[in-house]
Amino acid sequence: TRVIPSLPFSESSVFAGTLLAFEKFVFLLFLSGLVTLCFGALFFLPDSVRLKRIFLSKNENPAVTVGSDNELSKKVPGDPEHLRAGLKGGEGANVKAQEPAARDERVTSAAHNGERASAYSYEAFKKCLLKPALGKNKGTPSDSETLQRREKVKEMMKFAWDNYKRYAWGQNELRPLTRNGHIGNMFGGLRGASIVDSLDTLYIMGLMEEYEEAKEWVQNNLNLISNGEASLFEVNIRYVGGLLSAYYLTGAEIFKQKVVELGEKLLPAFNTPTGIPRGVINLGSGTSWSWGWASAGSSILAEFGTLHLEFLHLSQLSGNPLFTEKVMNIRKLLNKIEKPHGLYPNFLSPVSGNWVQHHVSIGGLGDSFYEYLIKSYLMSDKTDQEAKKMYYSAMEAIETNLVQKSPGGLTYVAEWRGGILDHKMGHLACFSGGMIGIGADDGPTEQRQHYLDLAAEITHTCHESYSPTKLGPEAFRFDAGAEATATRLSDRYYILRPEVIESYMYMWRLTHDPKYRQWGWEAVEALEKHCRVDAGFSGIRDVYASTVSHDNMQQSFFLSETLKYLYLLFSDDDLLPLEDWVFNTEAHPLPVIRKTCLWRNFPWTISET
Ligand code: DMJ
Repeated sequence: TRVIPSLPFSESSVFAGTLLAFEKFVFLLFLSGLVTLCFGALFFLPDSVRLKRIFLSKNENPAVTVGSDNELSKKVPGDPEHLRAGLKGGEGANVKAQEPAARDERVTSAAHNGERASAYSYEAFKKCLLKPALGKNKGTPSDSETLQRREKVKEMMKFAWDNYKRYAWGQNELRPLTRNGHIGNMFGGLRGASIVDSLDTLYIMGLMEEYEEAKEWVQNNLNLISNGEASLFEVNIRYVGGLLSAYYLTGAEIFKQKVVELGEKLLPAFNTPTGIPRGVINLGSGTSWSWGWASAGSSILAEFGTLHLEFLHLSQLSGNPLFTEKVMNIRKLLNKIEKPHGLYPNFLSPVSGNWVQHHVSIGGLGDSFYEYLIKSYLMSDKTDQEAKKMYYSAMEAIETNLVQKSPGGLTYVAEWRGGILDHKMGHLACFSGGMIGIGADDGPTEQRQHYLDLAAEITHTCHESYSPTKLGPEAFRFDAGAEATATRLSDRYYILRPEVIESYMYMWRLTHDPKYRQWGWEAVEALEKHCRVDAGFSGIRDVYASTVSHDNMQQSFFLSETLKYLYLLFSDDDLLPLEDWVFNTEAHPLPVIRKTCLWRNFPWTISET
């Protein structure tokens, strides 16, 4: 209490009251300043993202489903960035998991790798190949028309590359209309996606000057110390896949060093109660999230099921079994879990290990999981019996439940929603012609011809969807009178995707039916006519429109996949022979791990059950 002696009571109490009010005001001002300061400081801490998530209400970040500011996870269905990853959206919470073990594991395995990585012998690997990787004569075809066509594809690659180099060097993709670069947010702050995705294409095409530039960029500028949030799937298929194949093709140590370092950064995503990784990972902190749009914090089949090939090779190169253990654990869970009608739904909880909803698709969300089963078997020199069994059982279930014939006689693979068929096929699902083709030979004897026929029929259907511009829509339907046509305006775009051409390439290698080269050439002409602009190649918004509208994006998979598959289509089969190489889902060739050769030294890599 205070006494103000010289003033009468009333006056002194008024004065005292005023003074107290003033003090209160100052005190409150100070307090609010302090709170603002502390709150503000939170945002400057290194992992401010987590704190923002705690403090910001969802209203402050309206695009996020539940309390997330994660740029990637707030992408909405229909966003091309998702679509190009082969993903579509759904409703659901954005779930975060930060496991305390994450950092320690990376430190331990880094030490582990340091000791063992140098033990890997590139020379020994080369002796394990049955044939020279680039063939007798770099796959040069003997007939002049095919050679000319191949030269055209090479010219397209050079044009795409030169423009990327000129306008977007070091960024992730080229925007050919505005002549600038695009970084996006798929790769967690990593840059140069088009460079890493192009290394092997440049090399096999003999664009050596360009390859050297790309290699030099990787050496000097590919910075893996990044604190951004990345799609585990995209970083794996493009960066890990791209660096692995560049290493296996060239033997340049820098690619091995970089890929093992990057692989380490992906490991914390597996620290979930089941070991099923979440879709989004912060490459710096190791924190991981499920996609905001994925049902109830689930992980996506096509994402966690598309790691196996690369992770086995990471173990090969680093000598670290952890990579293999992580993907073998995913395999084990998927093998054991009960499957509705033998089918694999697209969403699985990384916490409970149960399916979250019954949507099945061989296109977006499911696609490359099936691809990696058969390719794991092939890459294991046909010793991985578990993968083989899972692949052929899945195929059987797909044929029984999903494969349909349209009234017009077209074979297609429908989607399945809890027992109800959706009679549509995505462009992404068109890779399945090639997949079923390469799997035909190892199926049950009485089914072999059937699988080859099925592969040819699906490829034919996908070719039918490429009309009238000779480029195909993102999705096409087989109901209400539609026969492989897009019925919605929003499905009519083409973003330079490879899947249809990929199937032509495999079917050509398997059958040598000249129609596949013919169809590939049609696609080259259409790409030149509709997608080539003054400064690169661009996707188009409507494959049925007579006047094209460009989307201003030269996707990195155009250089890595579309142009590579076209080049291989017009090359002799001894360029990257299929006895020695399997292509990851981004078309990066990875060598078969021979049981008579490297496998002997790395007994953990292959399960022979
Ligand atoms: C590529 O990144 C890969 O092929 C992936 O498996 C699916 N989508 C794109 C190309 O369409």
